Amino acid sequence: MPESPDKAYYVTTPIYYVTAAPSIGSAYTTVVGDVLTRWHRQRGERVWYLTGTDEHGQKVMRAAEANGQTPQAWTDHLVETAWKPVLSTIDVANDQFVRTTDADHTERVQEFWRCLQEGGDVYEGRYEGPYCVGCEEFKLPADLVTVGGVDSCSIHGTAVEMVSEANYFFSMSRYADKLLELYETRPGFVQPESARNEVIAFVKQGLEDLSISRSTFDWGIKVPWDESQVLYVWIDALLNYVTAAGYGTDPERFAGLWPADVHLVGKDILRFHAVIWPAMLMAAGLDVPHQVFAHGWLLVGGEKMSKSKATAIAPEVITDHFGSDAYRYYFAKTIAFGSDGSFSWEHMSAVYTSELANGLGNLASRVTAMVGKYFDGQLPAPAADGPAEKALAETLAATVERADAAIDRLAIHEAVTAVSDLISDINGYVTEQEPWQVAKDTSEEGRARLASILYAAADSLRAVAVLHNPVMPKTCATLWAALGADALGALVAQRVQETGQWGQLPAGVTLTKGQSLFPRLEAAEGVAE
Ligand code: ME8
Repeated sequence: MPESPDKAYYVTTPIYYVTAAPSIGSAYTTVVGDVLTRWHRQRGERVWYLTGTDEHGQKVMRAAEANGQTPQAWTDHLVETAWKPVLSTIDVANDQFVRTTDADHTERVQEFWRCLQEGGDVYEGRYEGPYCVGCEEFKLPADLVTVGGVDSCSIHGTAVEMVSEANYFFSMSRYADKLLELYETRPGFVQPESARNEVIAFVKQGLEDLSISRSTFDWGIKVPWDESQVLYVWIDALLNYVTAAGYGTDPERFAGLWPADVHLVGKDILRFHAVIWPAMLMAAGLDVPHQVFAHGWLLVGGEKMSKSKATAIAPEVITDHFGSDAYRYYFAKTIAFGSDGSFSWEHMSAVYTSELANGLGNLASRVTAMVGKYFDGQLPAPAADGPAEKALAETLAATVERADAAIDRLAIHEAVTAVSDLISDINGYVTEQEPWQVAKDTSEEGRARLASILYAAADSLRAVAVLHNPVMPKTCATLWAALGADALGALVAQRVQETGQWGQLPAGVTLTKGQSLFPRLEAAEGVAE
């Protein structure tokens, strides 16, 4: 089916299990997705950014039981008090929040599976084998490790449970060849390359059919043709990406969103997204997404940080101390998107001080203060550019290209690094040009030279305010204000691709030193900086 020309750039995060409050692990995907979508919005594209919660299944049911609540009361409470509020804690501008207990979602999921059943892709069978509740996954022998003589999940390290049930099955094995063809003809479908290779090797071993229902508990969406069973949580959860987009309820809206441009997922849930999900879509005659991108894990002691292992850190512990912008910057820049990474308080403090406070913060305050001191706060018109200004202008244009191209490859860390390198270059330029020395020369040439230096530095900061806006929206709003936002009008909403052009800041605009962009950190209680 040809895509609608008005289709939005549609990005999704996984929907998170509501077993506990969010950690910086789950917030990681959401933050990076937010940087990506804000960047695309700032290119002038229509964007749709979806996140939400996965509320059915044994894992959530057991968490609710352990807390003496019904699963519905438990998820209602946690979603409202923790999962939705964390989005403002980390300053995420999602367009929609989906819950798998939403009536719209459950009805569409039933409809979807009824169609597949009627189409002959579902049959009755018996499942016998290991299951990990932590992963909510039927495991293959190759997925297991032995811990204390017991077959265990390689991700959770906990014993798998043996399941023996009469279930319904989806004839997924039928789609193995079509899946291999998809990976072959669309190399970008699974990325990065290591993830693509892993998926191809997995499917080449041969695909088994998938058990799609459970009969031993009832916290789930009822199988539409057999109310004694509930649908397997993953084949309910994956459908959120289409039910939230209007599948089956609003064809016009659906055409304007689907297929998704990218599903951002952690590497632990790659197979679900790159194998099961496209097979389900093929069976239903729907387009598959453009891309599934698997990122790495935040590790603690070499293992995945997780809610269940109590190694999780709450995002607000970090944002309360460093602010949401520094938080976003840290996770977007210091972890290569696609690789594992980690967080440490010491590393974050060092990055905050060297790159944000002493880097961008100091630069903005030096430049605005000097325009205040030497030109009464009015940005002077530049005289002719010298070699240093020409070099800076070239660096600026190259930075925009480098960052924009990195975003297209989902190398989010490279895009942020390109902008932070630009800040170092501007700082280097100011240090080398020594405007405070030039200011001692009160001749006409001296004043003209001083005007050129300060103009070049301020105009470069204008570009930084655009390019860093997707990562640090609060800081960039303050920076725009310091650059005289009121007088700048449309420039404040400048598009990324217009940023690289030199000399856009209007001379005469009033610059103010204003508040410090990154205040000195107070020593955190009990934490050495
Ligand atoms: O898997 N490092 O939910 P989930 C990096 N409900 N990312 C992490 C992380 C860590 N330590 N911990 C969690 C599920 N994540 C399913 C998804 S989608 C149809 C259903 C991120 O709560 C990462 O993106 O276990 C991972 O894929 C996601 O949270 C899964 O969170």
